[in-house]
Amino acid sequence: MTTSETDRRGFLRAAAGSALALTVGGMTIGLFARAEEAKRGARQAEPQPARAGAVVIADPSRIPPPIRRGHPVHHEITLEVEEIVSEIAPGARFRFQTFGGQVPGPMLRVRRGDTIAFTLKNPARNVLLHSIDMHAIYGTGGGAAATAVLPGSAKSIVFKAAYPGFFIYHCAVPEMDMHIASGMYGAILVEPERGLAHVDREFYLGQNEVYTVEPFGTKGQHKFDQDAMVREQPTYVLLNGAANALTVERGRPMRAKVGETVRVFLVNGGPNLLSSFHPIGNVWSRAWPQGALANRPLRYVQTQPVAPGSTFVGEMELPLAETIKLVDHALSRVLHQGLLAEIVVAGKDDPSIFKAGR
Ligand SMILES: [Cu+2]
Repeated sequence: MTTSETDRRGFLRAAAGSALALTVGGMTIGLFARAEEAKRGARQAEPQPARAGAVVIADPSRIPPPIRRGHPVHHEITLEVEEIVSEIAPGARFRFQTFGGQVPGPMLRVRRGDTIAFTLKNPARNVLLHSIDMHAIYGTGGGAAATAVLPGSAKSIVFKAAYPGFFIYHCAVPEMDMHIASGMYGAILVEPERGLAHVDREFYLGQNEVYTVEPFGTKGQHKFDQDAMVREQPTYVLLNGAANALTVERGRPMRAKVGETVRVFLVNGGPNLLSSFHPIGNVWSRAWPQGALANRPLRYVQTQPVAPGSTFVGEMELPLAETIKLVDHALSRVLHQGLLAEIVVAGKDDPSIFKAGR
């Protein structure tokens, strides 16, 4: 185990030990967070918080372009926390905790060796304490302690992207499991110095499970179910923040063309469930488990385990017209809990590869 892993686990344990430990240390932050938690419980049941009507579904194509430079640079990056109510299924609303108003949070893209001045902003309209732990960071808590920020304030860190790969970031306050289950995670891509191979399209997806008192698809406002979370029995398991969000049926499928190569970035926020990521009707021609891009890819992988708190990068060839369904192959999640995303591949059939019988 590296020093940074030890530190991160230590912080997680301390944080899980709760707000009391923080107050004993002479910080008002813990008390405040606990009081705010109590308020949250009351507010969550209210049907119309400040940002009602927003949609948290991250557009899988809206990500920074590949890096083509051969030298390190300095970045100034600010992420704003948004606590917002959004549709989790048609007619069903849920109070999300988000980075940048979307699930997963914005994909950050830098090159190994770059430095990043990063600011986490928690606007005054929010209710809860938040922070960020990036797995791309050498440092205590992955930055979590240094970025713990109350509503109406902002905190900054500076870090070097010292090692390459595709890494999750997530909120890491004492109630971090609830925050992550409510959408508060995203990913940062640290490209190797040589960059990534050319592909025609890239898509960015995030999986997390949501625990609610109300059954799947119940109309109206859902309340968070803490007990169900501890039992690890979610109501929803989602890609990009809503049931079947990226499908033809819901009007937001991903699109590509025959002959293209696509790269899919998946981050599994969890907080608890392993994803068994599979492209129905295709295969991961090149696969980087754990987003560990410094390694050679595995070839022709069917179903890739993606741990909570980790990522996956996979590439597909598209030899013929089809609709590829991206699923967690724990299929009850697909059939009963809203987990599905589709890539519609337009173009010609190729009967030499596949044809249906008469
Ligand atoms: Cu948070």
